[in-house]
Amino acid sequence: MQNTGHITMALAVDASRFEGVPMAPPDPILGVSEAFKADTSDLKLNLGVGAYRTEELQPAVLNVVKKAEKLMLEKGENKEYLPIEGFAAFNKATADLLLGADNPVIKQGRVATLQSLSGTGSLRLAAAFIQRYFPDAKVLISSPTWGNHKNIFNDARVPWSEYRYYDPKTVGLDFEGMIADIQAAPEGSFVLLHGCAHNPTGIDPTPEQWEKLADVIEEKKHMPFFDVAYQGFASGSLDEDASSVRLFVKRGLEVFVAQSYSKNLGLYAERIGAINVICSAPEVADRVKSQLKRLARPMYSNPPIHGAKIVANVVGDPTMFGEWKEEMEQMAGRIKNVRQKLYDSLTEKDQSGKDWSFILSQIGMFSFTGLNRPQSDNMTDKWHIYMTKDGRISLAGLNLAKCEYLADAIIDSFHNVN
Ligand code: KET
Repeated sequence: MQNTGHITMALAVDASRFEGVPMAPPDPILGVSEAFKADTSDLKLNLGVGAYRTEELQPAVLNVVKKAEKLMLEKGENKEYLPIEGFAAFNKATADLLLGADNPVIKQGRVATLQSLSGTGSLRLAAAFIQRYFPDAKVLISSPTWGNHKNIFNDARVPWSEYRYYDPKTVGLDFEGMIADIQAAPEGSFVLLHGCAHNPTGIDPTPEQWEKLADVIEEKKHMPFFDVAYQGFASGSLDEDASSVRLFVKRGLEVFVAQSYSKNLGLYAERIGAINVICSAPEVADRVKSQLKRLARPMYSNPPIHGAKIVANVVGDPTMFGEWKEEMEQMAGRIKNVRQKLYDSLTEKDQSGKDWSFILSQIGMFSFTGLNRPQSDNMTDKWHIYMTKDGRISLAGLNLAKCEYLADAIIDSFHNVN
């Protein structure tokens, strides 16, 4: 065995350098869409991802978006790089929309706004900022929450823990538990809050409860960190859905807010959103913004322009702004209709006396059905209804024609599977 050269060569050909790379599990939300595509049944229904569909269950581009795009095309746009911080007119429009254009913090120059890669990218940028400048702080997230929150903080190496949020017994908010956990956390923690239409539960604090939360957060010197992915989708009103954020800002607190235009303008694939940091003084905002830019530059350099121009055009033009609000109300209205029909169908068909009214009190795109994992598996395996395994269904992917079928599937899964 003198000459091993040949064997080494053969090994190099047969064995991959990636032997140690295992197969990753499918994503709990986006993986559901992949499984849905692979199903050949006519009965199949995708209630996994939170993406709006028409009554014909087709994805749709908002008319106001088409109009803005037409104008952009007519004007003739170039494809130059944007600055690291993004498109200036977008950054102004997005902060105005979030805080109200006449908010003193805007007038005083106390808001650091960076256009980023939709909600996810904005959250990830903020997480990188926390890791760099608050290495000892942890983030408190609700139990349950949008699954990607944990991935985002894990990848950014930011420690997190959960606060109580959902109470399965009341199918409502565990407000006492929430307050107690936020109170018990180390001073100066970041508290991640869903601005409106909590995902996945569809349960939000009341205005009085928001005030109490702000009291505790202020008292403990915590940093509120809002994820606003559904502005306009909870109540149908952009201002009302931003009231939680505005309440904290009004108290003079420093606040982080990640924004997304995936849902409310239907710009999912454009990856348009922003990270806003409301600071105590303009020179603080300048410093914070400079560091956010410094984090963004080596990650993705600068953000894409197309979605930013759409948002700036729509928000900046009173006629288009009005049309957007109308279309958003229509989307929110369609979801409310299927919510009602699903509740009616469940109540009519289920003879067990179970109270399904929680479906009507939940808000936003989703319904948190309370189905456990085996029951959710049954929904998919037997009924071809695709949903996340935490029991969440996206009502934005449901139409009136499918409500009775969905009710049958839920009743079967709930009563016949443990
Ligand atoms: N925050 C929340 C609470 C949220 O539900 C989503 C998306 C995002 C942020 C990010 O969206 P972006 O497109 O990056 O702006 N949620 C849906 C889609 C997904 O999981 O990516 C969902 O829950 O189905």
